[in-house]
Amino acid sequence: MAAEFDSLGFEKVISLSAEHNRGISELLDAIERRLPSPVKEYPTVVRRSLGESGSKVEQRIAIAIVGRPNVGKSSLINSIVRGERAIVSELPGTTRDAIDITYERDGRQFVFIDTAGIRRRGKVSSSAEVFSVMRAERSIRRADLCVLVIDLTIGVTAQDKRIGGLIQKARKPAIVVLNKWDLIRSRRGERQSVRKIIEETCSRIFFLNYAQVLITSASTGENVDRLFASIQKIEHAARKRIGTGVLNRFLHQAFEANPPPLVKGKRLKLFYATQPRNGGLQSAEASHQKPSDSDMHPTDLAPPEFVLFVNDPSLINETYRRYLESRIRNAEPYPGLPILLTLRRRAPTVRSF
Ligand SMILES: Nc1nc2c(ncn2[C@@H]2O[C@H](COP(=O)(O)OP(=O)(O)OP(=O)(O)O)[C@@H](O)[C@H]2O)c(=O)[nH]1
Ligand SMILES: [Mg+2]
Repeated sequence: MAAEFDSLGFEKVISLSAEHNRGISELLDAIERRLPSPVKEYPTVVRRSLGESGSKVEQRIAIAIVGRPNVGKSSLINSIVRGERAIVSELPGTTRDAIDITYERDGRQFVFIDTAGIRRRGKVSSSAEVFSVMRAERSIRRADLCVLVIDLTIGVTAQDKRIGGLIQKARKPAIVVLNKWDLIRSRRGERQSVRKIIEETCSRIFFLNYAQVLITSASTGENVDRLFASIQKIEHAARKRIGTGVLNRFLHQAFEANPPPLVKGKRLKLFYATQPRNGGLQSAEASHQKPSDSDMHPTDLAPPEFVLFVNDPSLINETYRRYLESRIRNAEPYPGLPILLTLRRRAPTVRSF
């Protein structure tokens, strides 16, 4: 009978079964889309205590460390902060909750969210594990950037892909860390194989193709510091803008070179495209805090957003969206960042050049 409720005229109707856990993620998605990023809006416990001590409240980068159980998430954080802060154990499922760990480096604040490993949903047995999945999803939501840790000795599994999918769906900046390099270094023929490993991994998680990829060993500390270089690179990319003239020129060329498919006899038509000043999901809500480029905080990791004024937004499909995205990346690669394409309906007569 779900369809009957559509006729009531509500913008969104979600059918779900709480008992069978169906439709819940759709509901969470719908709620989340209407909420500002909690990290920016509400201080974490750590942040609040720092604020109380009177220090200047500055922007912190919240980094969610996610991945399957036992891949070395807690070890990676320990290696970064160089202490036994997070609990590490050989037993998969050691971290039962999400733990926030603050870390200062070169005068900058980072909050690492150490998240319990996500198991395959089908194998979830206890309620504690059900909650660990939910917490991981929540960690991703409240992070400015997500680090997906993968165990190199095992390679990319279906579960890694699923977690990568959560990051991609949440449209978060991403870094993929291939961990436990020390264990496979001897197995593989050094240097050359590094590139091959990265290529293999990238092809297996192609949907997270914008992510930066790093090979590390949390045990020996090798390459762990490079995480910060990657973050810096992503921050730098997040500040890049494409001029309106250039953007419109190459997008119109893209439409001409490869026209969108016909949908029920209609074709998507582009009138005008623009990159809003404060682009990005998170910053859109708080745009009043950032009136101009020069006021932009250097730690801002907001993904670039492009608004396309078209005849009918429903005429775009996933393939075409990806095509346009790749064209944008040709002009500006935006490493580590997802590209947000927002389509708006506009009458063809309004063209204000
Ligand atoms: N050789 C090697 N062992 C590692 C590395 N990173 C982690 N380990 C080991 O892998 C095991 C699991 O590490 P954890 O850091 O607890 O893994 P986790 O991802 O936090 O696991 P959960 O909290 O259960 O999700 C421990 O025995 C670590 O010592 C690494 O780079 N090299
Ligand atoms: Mg852990």
